[in-house]
Amino acid sequence: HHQILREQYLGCVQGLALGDVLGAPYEGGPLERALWWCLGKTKQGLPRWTDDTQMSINLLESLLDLQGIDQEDLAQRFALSYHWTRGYGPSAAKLLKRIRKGQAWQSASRAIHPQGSFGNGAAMRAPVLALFYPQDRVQLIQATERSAVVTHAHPLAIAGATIISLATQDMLHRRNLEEILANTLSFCRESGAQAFVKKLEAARTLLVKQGEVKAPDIRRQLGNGITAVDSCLTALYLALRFRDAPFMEMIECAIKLGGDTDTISTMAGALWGAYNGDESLPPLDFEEKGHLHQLALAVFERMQTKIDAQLAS
Ligand code: F2R
Ligand code: MG
Ligand code: MG
Ligand code: MG
Repeated sequence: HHQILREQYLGCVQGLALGDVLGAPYEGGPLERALWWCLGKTKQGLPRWTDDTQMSINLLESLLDLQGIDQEDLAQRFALSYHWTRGYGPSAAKLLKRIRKGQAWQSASRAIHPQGSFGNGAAMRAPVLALFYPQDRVQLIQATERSAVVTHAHPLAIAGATIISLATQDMLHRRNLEEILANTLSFCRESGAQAFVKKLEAARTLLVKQGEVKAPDIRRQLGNGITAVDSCLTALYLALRFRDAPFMEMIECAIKLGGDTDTISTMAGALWGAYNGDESLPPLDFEEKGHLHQLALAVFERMQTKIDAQLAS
C-alpha cells in the first residue's frame, strides 16, 4: 500500500504542462509548426503551453472553487479562456465560440457533431481528475464522463478520457505494470470500448519488447493523431515504457512519432509525473509555472483535509 505524496501531485500537473510545452513545437505538419514558431513564446520569452494545459487549468480551478464537477461552470471557463493562439482543435474552437455567444453547451456540441466530438480534448485534461478522486474508481469514472461531455460527448472521447484518468490514479498509487494493464482492460471491456481493446493488446506486446520498439511501429500500431482512439493508448504506452527512465527520453520518443506531439506528451507527461514526482522532472521554466505549482499544491492540501476529516469521523 502506497501513501500518495505531495510531490506526485506537483509532478502530475508540472509533467502535464511540461509535456505540452515540449511537444507543441513539433505538433502537426510544416504549417502548424511554422505558426507555433511565431506564437510559442510569452512576452518574457518563456515557452508557452497550448489548449491542453489551458483546459486542464480551467478544470483544476473549477474543481477547487466548486468542490466537484459543475458542467455549467466548466463550459463557461473553457469558453471564456478560449484564444486562437493556443491551437485548439477545429470543432473545439467552433464549440467554445458558440458557448461564448450564449448558446448552451449541450445544443452547441450537438450542432457541430450530432454524436459529439471524438477528439482527444477531453483526455488531455483528464489526468487532473485523478488528483481530486485519488481513491475511488467509480467516482473517478463518473467525474470523467461529466467533465468530458461538456466538450466531447462521443463515447470514444469519454472512454479515452477515462482510460487516462484511471491510469493517472494507478500511477499515483504506483501500481505495477500488469495491474495497470489489467485495470485498463477491464474498464475497456465493461464500458464496451472495443476500439481500445485491440490497441491495448498491441501496447502490451510492444511493452514486452521494451527498447527494440521503434517509432514507426508505435505510430502504426497505437496511432499519433488528434482523436482519442489514436492517442490515448500511445500516451499510456510511453508512460509505462519510460516510467523508470528520464522524462526527456520519453518526450524525445513522443516527438519522434510526429502528429499530435503536444497532446501525447501532455498525457504521458502527467502520467510520468504522477508516478515519479516533480523533483525528477527537468528544471525547465515555462509560462505560469508558479501558478501551476500553486494549483497542484491547493488540490493536494484539499485532499489532505478530506482524508484527515475521514480519519477523525
Ligand atoms: N488542433 C490541434 N492542433 C492543430 C492540428 C494538428 C494536426 N493537424 C494533426 O493532425 O496533428 N491541437 C489541439 O487539438 C487536439 C484536441 O482536439 P479536440 O479538443 O478534441 O478538438 P476537436 O476539434 O473537438 O476534435 C478534433 C478533430 O477530430 C475530428 N472529429 C472529432 N469528432 C468528430 C466526429 N464526431 N465526426 C467527424 N470528425 C470528428 C474533427 O476533424 C475535429 O476537428 C489536441 O491535439 C490539441 O493539442
Ligand atoms: Mg494543444
Ligand atoms: Mg469538440
Ligand atoms: Mg495536440
